[in-house]
Amino acid sequence: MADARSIILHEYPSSPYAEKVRLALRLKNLGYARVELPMVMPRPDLMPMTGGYRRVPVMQIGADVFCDTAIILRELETRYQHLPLKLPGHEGLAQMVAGWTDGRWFQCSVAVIFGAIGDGVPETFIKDREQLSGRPFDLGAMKAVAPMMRDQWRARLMLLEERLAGGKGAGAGLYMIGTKPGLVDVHAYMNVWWMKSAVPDFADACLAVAPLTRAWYERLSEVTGQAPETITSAEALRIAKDAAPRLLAATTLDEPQGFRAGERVAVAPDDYGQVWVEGELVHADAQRVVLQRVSDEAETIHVHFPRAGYLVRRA
Ligand SMILES: N[C@@H](CCC(=O)N[C@@H](CS)C(=O)NCC(=O)O)C(=O)O
Repeated sequence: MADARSIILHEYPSSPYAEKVRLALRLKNLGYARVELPMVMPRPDLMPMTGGYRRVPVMQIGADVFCDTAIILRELETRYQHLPLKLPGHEGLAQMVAGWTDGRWFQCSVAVIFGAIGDGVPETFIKDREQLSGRPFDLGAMKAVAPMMRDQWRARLMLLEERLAGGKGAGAGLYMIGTKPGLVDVHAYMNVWWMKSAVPDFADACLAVAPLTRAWYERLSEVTGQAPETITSAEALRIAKDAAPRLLAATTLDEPQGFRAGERVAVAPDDYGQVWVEGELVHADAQRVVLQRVSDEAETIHVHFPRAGYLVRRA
């Protein structure tokens, strides 16, 4: 039974970003509950918890809510130190690699995948993503560039192959850095997993000429972890409402914009889906910003965002 101590992942099965977190949870052998979100808005039980942030996944522990995989992975490493993924050599580098896997490589995946399967995508999905990005979801353009994007996608995959071939010593070539899987592997896995699920023929053709990467991918995908329990979004909201956020000293340290704890600020992603989430600043440091929000539906919530990739302004 999920309760205020449980990790609750709000996600849907085909989400590649959610897969990063699911993989991290499997590698750390952590039990968790999941809420299956619809692939498109509205998500009425989630919004009171996130304050309007709508991207997927979101992690909840009691009345603490974590928006974006960067802060989710950071929190998992901070709270659950057994089976660590922030291994020597992964610190800092993991998020730098994520800038690439989530940026240019992800955009290639989008073009290849929607170029291949786009005709089967429902109109509601297209409309939802147009609203999210503020741009047309142009399937024709994606189809037109898909052949070139296949080249681009394989070029990126082959960088993993180079990395795996570059290791030295016993166990080299098993993982991105050294002999154990860590955060860099979690980020590197995402696009390969998505392509394997959505356009398996193309993924397999690329992996056929990248034997170290294929073995690495298989090794990671064999990790089973614990099967999650599924709860409803209403149950998750009830858990948040009945819980209090974890105690956190109200602090800010050397904020470049001079923010002080207690000020009203707003936070939004810097790429797309720019919904500004407003709240009272509880804590800010170089890698995390935490807002307190109060609503009838969820009562008091602490919403956590990463700093890199998230804009903060006075509300
Ligand atoms: N920077 C975010 C990106 C998350 C993201 O873009 N997720 C996709 C799903 S895989 C999304 O939110 N799509 C729109 C939606 O599901 O509403 C993160 O790392 O969590």
